[in-house]
Amino acid sequence: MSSFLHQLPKVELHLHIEGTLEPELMFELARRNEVTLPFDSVEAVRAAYDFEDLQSFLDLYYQGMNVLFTEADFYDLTWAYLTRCQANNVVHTELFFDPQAHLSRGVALSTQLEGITRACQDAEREMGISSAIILSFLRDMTEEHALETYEAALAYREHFIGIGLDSAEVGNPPEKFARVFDRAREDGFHLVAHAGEEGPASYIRSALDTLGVERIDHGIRCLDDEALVETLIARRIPLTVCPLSNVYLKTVPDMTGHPLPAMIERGLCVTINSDDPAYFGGYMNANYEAVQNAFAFSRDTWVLLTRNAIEAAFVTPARREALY
Ligand code: ES4
Ligand code: ZN
Repeated sequence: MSSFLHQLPKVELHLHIEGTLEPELMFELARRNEVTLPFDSVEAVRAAYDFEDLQSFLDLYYQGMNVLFTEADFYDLTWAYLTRCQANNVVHTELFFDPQAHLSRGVALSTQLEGITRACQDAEREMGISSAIILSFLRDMTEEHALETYEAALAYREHFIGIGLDSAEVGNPPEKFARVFDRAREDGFHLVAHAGEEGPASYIRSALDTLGVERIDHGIRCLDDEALVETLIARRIPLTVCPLSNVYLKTVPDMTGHPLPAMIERGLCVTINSDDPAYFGGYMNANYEAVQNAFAFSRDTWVLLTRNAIEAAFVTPARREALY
C-alpha cells in the first residue's frame, strides 16, 4: 500500500511556498544575504518547531522567511519545492505566497513573483509539473493594505491565477475582506480562503457567502454546522484539508481524531495537501502515509481523494483530462 500511495500521481492545492523553506536552505540564504539567524544550527531550528497553536507557528514562519531577499532566493526556494514534488509524484501544484510579508521587509513584488514564476516554468519544461500561483492576503492586516497590495499586483497579473486569505484566523473573519474579493472577482481571478482551521464553522459560511470563494482551505470545522455541510455538498465546494498541519498545530487531538474520514463519509469534496511541509513533518507522501497509518483507507478511497483534487484544480479542460 505504501508503494501504491507513493506512486499515485498527486495534485496539491494548498501549499505555502514560504512554508517549504527547509532549515538547510534557511542557513544557506542567511549566509548569502548576511543575515544573522537566532539559531546556532539546523538542528536547533528543527527543535524549535514544537507548536501550541496556529499563532506559535506563524511567529516562526514569518521569522524564517526573513532570509528571502532576491529573485534568486525565491527561485531557489520554489525550485527546491518543485523537486520535492517530483519525488512525491505531484504532477500539478497550486502554490500560495504572502506578498505582504515580503513587501513589509522591502522586497518588491516583481522580485517575489519573477523568482517563483521562473522556477515554475523550469519545472514545467524539465519535469512536466504544471503549477499556478495564488496571491494570499494576511487576514491580520487591514483590508486597505490588502487592497493596495492587490492593486500593485495587477501590474503582474499574468503571474497569478487567484487570491486567497491566510494567517491568524480567529478575530479576522472573511467578511473583513469583502471589497478585495469583489474586485478580484470582477477582474476574473479565482477565489479561495482559509476558513474553519482554528476559526468556527461560521467563518466557512462567511467565506462562501460574503467572499464567494470557490474552494475552502482547511474547512475541518464544517462538521459543527449541519446546514453548512449540506451547502458544501450541494455546491460541491472543495475543501483543501492538510492532515499533518492540523496535527502539528493541535487543531485536532491526534491523527486518529481527525475528522477526515467523517468528511469523506458525508460525501464532501475533500482533498489532501501539505500546507507548510518544512514545518509540519513532510510533503505529500508523508501526509498520505500518516493518514493511511491512522485510517487504513482502501485504494478506492485514495483514488476518490485524488479525483477530487483533479476536479478542484484551477486548470484548463485539456489539462484536467490529462490529469484524470
Ligand atoms: C498557514 Cl497552516 C496556516 N494557516 C493559516 N495561515 C498560514 N500561512 C501559512 N500557513
Ligand atoms: Zn494554509
